[in-house]
Amino acid sequence: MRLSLSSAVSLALALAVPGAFAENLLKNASFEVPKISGKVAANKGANVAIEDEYLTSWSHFQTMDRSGKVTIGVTDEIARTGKQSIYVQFDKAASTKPALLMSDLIPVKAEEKYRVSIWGRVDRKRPLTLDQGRPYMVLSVEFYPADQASEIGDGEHRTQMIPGAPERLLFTSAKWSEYYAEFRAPQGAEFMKVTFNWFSPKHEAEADGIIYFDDASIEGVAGALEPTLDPPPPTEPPAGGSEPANPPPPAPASPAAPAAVPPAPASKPVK
Ligand SMILES: [Ca+2]
Repeated sequence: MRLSLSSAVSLALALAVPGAFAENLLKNASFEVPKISGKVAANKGANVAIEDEYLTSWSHFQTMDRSGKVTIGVTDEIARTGKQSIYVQFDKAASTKPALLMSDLIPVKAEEKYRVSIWGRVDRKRPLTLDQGRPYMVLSVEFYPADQASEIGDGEHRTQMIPGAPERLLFTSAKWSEYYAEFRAPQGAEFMKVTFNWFSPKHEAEADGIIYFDDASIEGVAGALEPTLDPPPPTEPPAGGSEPANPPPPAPASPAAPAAVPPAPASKPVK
């Protein structure tokens, strides 16, 4: 029996990607919207989170630092794929609040494995190097049940120094490098939220330089539910007391001990 043309094409496509991981569950993962020209800060219109809800999976893209020492935005001067990437810029920054990129609630399946990744590259002219204080990225992953009412567990936090550890540089100016981490959705999980936080050095000298990121992804089995239009507000920072509600992210080998999860914005911006 002959294969029809369409099934032959399907077969060819299936064979072309042997062992390929599941599709990327994130929209606007390559930061191509909004379309900008040059290098534009998030608060000047280059906000990858405020475009149409059907075009983006990001809910927040902003710096929490009001001193202007940590800025975040979109540039068309360098990209891994497409024409644009995001940048995080540190201007003699030490102990400032972080910049962050937070996703919407992404439908997932309980007890499945998810691979979260993003590609980074240090700026050639203004590199972040081991000769100065090192900023660091904290990837926070939270899981929610069907009613989205409260987080399951305390979330997971992974810390990556920028540009890396002395014995293992991850991010350089020469090429794009992938940072990734894997997570298993706990029992009862229907949604997952990922946040990339970029902190300036806490216990080292100031950081001064720029790093670019492109092609974020969450790979794994898509969930069945759709989030409601009004997901719960991001976790509130601890009120008053000195003990954080969430355990601090694991400390890097040396020497900075990152602070707890950044205070999340109180409300979802109007789309
Ligand atoms: Ca891109």
